[in-house]
Amino acid sequence: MFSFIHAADIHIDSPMHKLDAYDGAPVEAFRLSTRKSLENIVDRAAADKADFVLISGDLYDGDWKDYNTGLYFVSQMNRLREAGIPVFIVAGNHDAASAITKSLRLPDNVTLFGAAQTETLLLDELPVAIHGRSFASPAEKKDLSRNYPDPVPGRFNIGMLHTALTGRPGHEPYAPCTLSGLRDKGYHYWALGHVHEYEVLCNDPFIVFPGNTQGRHVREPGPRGCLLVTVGEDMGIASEFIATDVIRWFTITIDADETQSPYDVVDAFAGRIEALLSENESMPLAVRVEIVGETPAAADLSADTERWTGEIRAAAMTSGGGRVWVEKVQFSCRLPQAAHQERMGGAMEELLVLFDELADAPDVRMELAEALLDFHRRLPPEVRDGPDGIRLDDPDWVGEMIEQVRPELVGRLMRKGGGDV
Ligand SMILES: [Mn+2]
Repeated sequence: MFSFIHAADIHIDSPMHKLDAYDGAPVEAFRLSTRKSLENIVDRAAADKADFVLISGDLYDGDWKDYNTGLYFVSQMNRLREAGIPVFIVAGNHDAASAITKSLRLPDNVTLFGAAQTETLLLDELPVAIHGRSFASPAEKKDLSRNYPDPVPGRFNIGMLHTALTGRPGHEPYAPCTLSGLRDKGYHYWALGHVHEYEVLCNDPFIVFPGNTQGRHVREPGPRGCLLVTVGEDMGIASEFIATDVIRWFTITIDADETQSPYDVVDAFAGRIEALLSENESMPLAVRVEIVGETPAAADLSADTERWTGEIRAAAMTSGGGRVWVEKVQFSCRLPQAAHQERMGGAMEELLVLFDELADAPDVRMELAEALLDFHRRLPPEVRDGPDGIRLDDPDWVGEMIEQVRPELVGRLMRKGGGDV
């Protein structure tokens, strides 16, 4: 009967946190990636002759640096206008009315829902009612869903809402609401935004986060995209996930248990790269590498992490066909227990026992995080914030750091003739 595209969290011109701090980072590709993901949405809407497009908040990453961000969006909306496709938008926490100081008049096929109250739009040519409301300010604490109106009888009712639902890890708890509250509203489809992971929360009614359209750092791994939704005569819903990203993040964890030498580890990495490339055809990849497990190679790896990071990067070039960039390599592997006993004794063994205890004792990490809390508060915000921020108050983060320090420390202490420690 009709079809539409549901996207959210495009975050146009997101600055891609600290990317230029890393060697060889494809900064330019990342800089343009959120724009390209929008272009992919527009391409797909036009190619599939979608009847309309929904964008459920965080269209922009924040206030525009200059008018180019807005002009770019206008150019893409005009492509949809030429294809006769209307677009409906609600603003989220990143692009709430109070956070955006610049604006441009949008083409007449685009409707941005207001923030003062919930509005309902009835489409002329389709039996569709769209209910929506924008965030007025970034930190929306109210349950906006409560004031959404009853469904319009005889129409396919869509609710557009930027919300954290009852809370999702890593996402601010804005516009909280409950799944049952949404379900009880009697709509057919809830086009949600805010949570960057694709998640179908309910099939009847259909309640879904499409996730963001382009991964921006290693904590947003795998394919990112939007949904193409087809609604039949009986109002039955079929949805298809469409990848819109142009560069994709992954963490590759290498279990070094079966390896003997550092080059075995590098070769294992190369094998993983080849598999990942064939699973993600023609997609450039950004990868973080974690080396875990027990291996006799741990001592050599830890003794010169710079060299082995270079070897991993070289293998990515050789096996990656120019499509793979290694963001960072984490050396978290250990020597096998037997090797410890052979090569070390006394103080060294005590140190390793201490590390093991820390790894197995969440309460110790908790105490450590508590002890560091005061210090953490004194750190400048730019050091604390962001995906790579220092989080001394978070026991899990402290645990991760301890794991990362271990191989480095052991490597230095064990370096042959290493009297320089
Ligand atoms: Mn977002």
